[in-house]
Amino acid sequence: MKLISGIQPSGNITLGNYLGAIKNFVKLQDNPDVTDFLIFVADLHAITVPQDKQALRKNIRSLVATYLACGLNPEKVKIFIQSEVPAHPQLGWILQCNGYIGELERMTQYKDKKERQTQGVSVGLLTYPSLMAADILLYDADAVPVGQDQKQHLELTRTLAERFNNKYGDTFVVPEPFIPEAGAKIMSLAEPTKKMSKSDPNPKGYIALLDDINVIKKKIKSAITDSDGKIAYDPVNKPGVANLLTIMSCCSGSSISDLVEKYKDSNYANFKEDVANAVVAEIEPIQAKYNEIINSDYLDKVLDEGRDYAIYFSNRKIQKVYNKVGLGRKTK
Ligand code: AQP
Repeated sequence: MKLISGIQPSGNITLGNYLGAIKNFVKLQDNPDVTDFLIFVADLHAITVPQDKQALRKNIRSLVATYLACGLNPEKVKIFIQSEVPAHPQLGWILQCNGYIGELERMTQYKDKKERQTQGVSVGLLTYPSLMAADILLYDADAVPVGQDQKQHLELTRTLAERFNNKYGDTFVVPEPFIPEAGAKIMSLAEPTKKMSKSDPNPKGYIALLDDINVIKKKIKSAITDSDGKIAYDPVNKPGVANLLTIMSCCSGSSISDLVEKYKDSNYANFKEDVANAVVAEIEPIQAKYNEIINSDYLDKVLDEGRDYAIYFSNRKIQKVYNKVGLGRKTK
């Protein structure tokens, strides 16, 4: 089974990105059914909304160091930067020409992000899912490990792959989403009905993996709950408490029902303190590894190898696609 996934360097990587995506990647790299695994830094996706040049550069490198610090092993997973592999935007363009404006306008992420733009909505924000489809289809990936919020984009990827295959003949593998059972949607600590996001303008809403340990504790202590005072798992009526239970379950490995039983007579302050300790126990070793790696040459070596691997396979695919569509001169 071939897998591919990526994360945008659009801010500080959050606990949501970690629990919904990276932690799952780390588990999957040891799955004997996984024959190929590519993980990339989706920098071309990040510029669909305005980015500061210096911050973007820093976030790209920081994301690679985070992947490695979280336990991704370059002997099992190829790690690369999307913009260093030209076939991604090349195939993205072809898929844009086979997608419909209506289907792109229906994407929830486009609708949400569009509302937040103050300086105009870029065309790239609308066509983002066709580039994401290209990221996946270039490598014949069978499955894409992602959080719940990416499911709709994955469905569009499947539609685009099937449409292309029907029009031009069998070219792409139609991939499946691979969504973790737990942690697929971690909510904002400040507004627990909203997804935790790295681009949230309110830093109290998210825990960044690189936040200072005391800041992490403070953010959890001030997480929005409710006035009912009871620890129970009820995402509809008690979204804040349900979110903290999910976070604690993912970090500690205990089931939500065991945690509800354990804390049924506890008050919110004691519960939050234990949640904070569980999160810190998960994040502290990642921060230590991150600090060892961030300025090392090792990181560049990993990226060079990943880039060469990705270029080799993606070039073969894009040539095949160009031939099928009738572009340029026929190549072998
Ligand atoms: N809150 C979340 N809970 C679980 N999983 C999440 N993911 C994102 N937020 C959560 C998963 O992390 C991966 C990274 O996705 P991305 O960076 O490509 O874009 P995103 O999904 O839009 O993530 P963010 O953090 O919300 O970024 P911004 O703020 O830039 O849009 C994906 O697998 C995603 O499902």
